Amino acid sequence: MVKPDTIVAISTAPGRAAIGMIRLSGPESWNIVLKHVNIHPKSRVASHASFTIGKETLDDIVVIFYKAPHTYTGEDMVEISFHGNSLILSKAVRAMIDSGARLAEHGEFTKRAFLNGKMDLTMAEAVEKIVDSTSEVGIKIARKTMDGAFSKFVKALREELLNLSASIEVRIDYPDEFEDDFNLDLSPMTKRLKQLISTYDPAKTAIEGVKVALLGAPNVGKSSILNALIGRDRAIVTPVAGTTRDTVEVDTFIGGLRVKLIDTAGIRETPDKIEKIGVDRALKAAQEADIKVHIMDATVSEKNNTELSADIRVVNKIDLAKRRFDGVLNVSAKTGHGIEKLRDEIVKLATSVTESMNSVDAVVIAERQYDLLKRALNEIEEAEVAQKSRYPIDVVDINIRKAIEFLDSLTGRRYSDDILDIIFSNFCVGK
Ligand SMILES: Nc1nc2c(ncn2[C@@H]2O[C@H](COP(=O)(O)OP(=O)(O)O)[C@@H](O)[C@H]2O)c(=O)[nH]1
Ligand SMILES: [Mg+2]
Repeated sequence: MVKPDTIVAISTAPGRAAIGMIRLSGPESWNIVLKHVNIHPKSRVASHASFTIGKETLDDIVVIFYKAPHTYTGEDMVEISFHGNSLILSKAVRAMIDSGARLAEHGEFTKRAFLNGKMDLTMAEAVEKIVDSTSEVGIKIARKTMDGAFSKFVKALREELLNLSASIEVRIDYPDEFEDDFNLDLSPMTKRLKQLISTYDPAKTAIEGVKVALLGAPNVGKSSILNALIGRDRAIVTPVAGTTRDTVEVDTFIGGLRVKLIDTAGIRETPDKIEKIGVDRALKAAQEADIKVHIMDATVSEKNNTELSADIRVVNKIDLAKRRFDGVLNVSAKTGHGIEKLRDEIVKLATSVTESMNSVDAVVIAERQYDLLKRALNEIEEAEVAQKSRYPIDVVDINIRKAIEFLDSLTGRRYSDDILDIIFSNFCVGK
């Protein structure tokens, strides 16, 4: 085995801050830092010291040395807190590179943690989601995965599949010992797996934020409502129907939740080629949205308002109407009437999507996990069919073995360098 090199990176975000932290990991990390810091290091003790480059003092620091193997990466590590000036930090990183360290790649600390058996791949993915999550529920479910709830579920499932496969193989090897037909009921397993897979959509919403699409016929005031919701003129508003041709996306916070508001072209039949592309995009946005808001126009007779399936129904331009409308939110983008209610309604729905995640333990938090679970499920369902169709039991066994392989890719019991590159390239440097 090749001896790993020692990596260094700034672990805090760039920009002005009180503190900026640099981390090192690898066999030479202590020696490299001790070329710049004149102390007697003790593992896990914070020391106040000077960081020097040659004869010059760069900064006052607090440094902590960590002895392997009980560290984040499983290697010797050092964490140094500097003052949060990026000039100081980059100069310190350069000095440590000159002293033998190498600049870390994206996610390389966590990758080393995985390679050294500190965590499996699903836990590593959770680390990234904790950093990126836009809601408290998102952080909470990513934490559960990092603590191993998902791994535990997969491990239990794997064990069951292994036992099944073993019992099939005994029958293949000693067919004479068994007179009865082989019978197995895989449905409890597929049920559990389906339940787990169904957590992906709400989990994604909790982690990435809520997508809200503003839909409706041209000129009802979709763009005006977007502007009213965010309190500034982001989308273009005109009396001309068909003004919004492309979808306009705005990230904002509503009630502490990250919300992606999507303003769309009005949905109508149109001969205009460009507008038609806009309409197609609007329909796509509607499909992908967590919450669809259907906006109608109070000044247009109801039968002329396009009918759409929606989670929230809004009648706009209520300032121009002589009456109120029942069973829908009455709003005016112009006067601001009802806009606060619309905000509340969005928060209420978004919260009900993510809240279901509070009570479950194992949650699917990454697309890769979703994909591999689906494949595993597919194999188990095929095994079920093969069994019911009375195929030879070795066919059933092949499906079960494949399902186990997918589960092993999920946790990283099996992996390739390419897969690791893809997973960790999404991470920040320094994590
Ligand atoms: N009186 C009134 N006019 C509005 C209101 N909302 C939008 N409008 C007007 O309706 C027209 C179309 O608005 P716009 O936001 O571009 O509609 P969109 O095509 O659905 O995006 C513009 O002239 C707006 O000024 C409202 O609440 N009251
Ligand atoms: Mg518009």
